[in-house]
Amino acid sequence: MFSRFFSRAGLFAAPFLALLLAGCSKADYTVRQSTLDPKGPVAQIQYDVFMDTVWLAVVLFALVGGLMVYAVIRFRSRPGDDTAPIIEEGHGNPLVEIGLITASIGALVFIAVPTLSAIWYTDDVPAESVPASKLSAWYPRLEAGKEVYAKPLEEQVLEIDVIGKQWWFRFEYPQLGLTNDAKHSVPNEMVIPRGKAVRINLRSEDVIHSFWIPKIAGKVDLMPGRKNHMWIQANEVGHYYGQCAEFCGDSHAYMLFRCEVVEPEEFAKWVQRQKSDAAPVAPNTKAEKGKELFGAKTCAMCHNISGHYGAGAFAPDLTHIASRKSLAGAWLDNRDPKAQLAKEQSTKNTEQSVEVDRATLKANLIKWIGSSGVSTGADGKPTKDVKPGNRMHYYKMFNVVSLTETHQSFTADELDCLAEYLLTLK
Ligand code: HEC
Ligand SMILES: [Cu+2]
Repeated sequence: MFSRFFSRAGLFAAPFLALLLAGCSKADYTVRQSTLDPKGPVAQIQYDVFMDTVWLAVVLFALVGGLMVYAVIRFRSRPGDDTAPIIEEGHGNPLVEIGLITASIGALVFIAVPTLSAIWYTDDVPAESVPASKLSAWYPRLEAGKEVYAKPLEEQVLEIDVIGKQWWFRFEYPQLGLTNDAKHSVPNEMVIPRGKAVRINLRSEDVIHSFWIPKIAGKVDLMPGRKNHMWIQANEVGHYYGQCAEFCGDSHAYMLFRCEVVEPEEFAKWVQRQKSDAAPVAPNTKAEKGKELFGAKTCAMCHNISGHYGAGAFAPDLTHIASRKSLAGAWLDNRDPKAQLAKEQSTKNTEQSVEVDRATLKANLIKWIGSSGVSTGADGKPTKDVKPGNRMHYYKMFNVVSLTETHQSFTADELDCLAEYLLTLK
């Protein structure tokens, strides 16, 4: 009777279970943020600890469940039970008691050893990874404004300061002169060299955020007034998806970032590009009008564009905006969605990426700049916020409770010119 019930339930449950497990498939192109597909040593050790726990839980489940099923079947009621003598209850069995206590301790130790060693391992760059980094092979160190190729740096690992803001991430490379103070910081897209250990310093300029790249490492909080750190390493070139993993306000869910893993030579070139200023815009073009609007519409108060405007320090640095594959806390994707999907499907890999698509980027720029809950579109209806409560359309001074709308209205032509200007910033 029981077994028939279970076999029927199993028959019904099997397809659902299969569907559920299919979600864990590593090859599925929709699994962009999967901790089950580790691509670096930190993610790997976290995955291993997880699997240790899973296997122990499976063994315990089978043991306890098996004993229960055995007891249910073996001691089920039978005809004539009521007349049989009642079995005398046993009391106390030292062997069973000591055995169970020892087994429980054993299970805890089995979990504790890999867990603790993983916690220590993920805390900071392990000594054996340091010499492999050879920082100065790619770039000089900056000292008092001068580039110095000095030896000590060779022994250092690359450090990235990650600064959390509502609702985007700013990345700074202090050893390389890529900082907000130096007017060259990198918003939304972190670039790291393949196969190198990177020390990550986590800071917040407002509330708590959390740094997480599921396939590479995670997650450690960015706390206001507190210095946290961790380390990461990626062993395969590619485009990885990161995410803020600590609720931080309205647009927390839209607070993504990307991690671009490139070959070390590529990385050196990227650093040089990031340090360059924006090229002059061609005269009498839409871009030139857009550049003027960027000043007139107060964009320059918040945004820095090195070589053109230098006042802004609060918002993402736009000096190289057109070279980034994503926009606005990496929420808007600047690649052609169809081409990207085709690439992911054909390679069965979400780390493969197409390049920035000009038309998509332009549409995203117009959508982002022109959108806000307080402006109205051509149809007279309020436009939809791309990111609710974002600090561009709703500015908030520190220590001031209410948000102030900083929305301005734009004509279609103004938006077009602004976008054309930003598109020149490669
Ligand atoms: C009050 C400060 C402020 C002003 C003024 C401002 N912005 Fe922003 N801007 C921000 C903030 C903050 C973000 C990041 C928002 C987010 O992702 O949550 C941002 C994001 C952007 C981005 C996306 C950046 C990236 O790296 O993805 C663009 C492009 C942009 N702004 C363009 C403009 C233009 C053009 C203007 C002028 C019309 C302007 N901004 C005015 C604060 C400002
Ligand atoms: Cu968040």
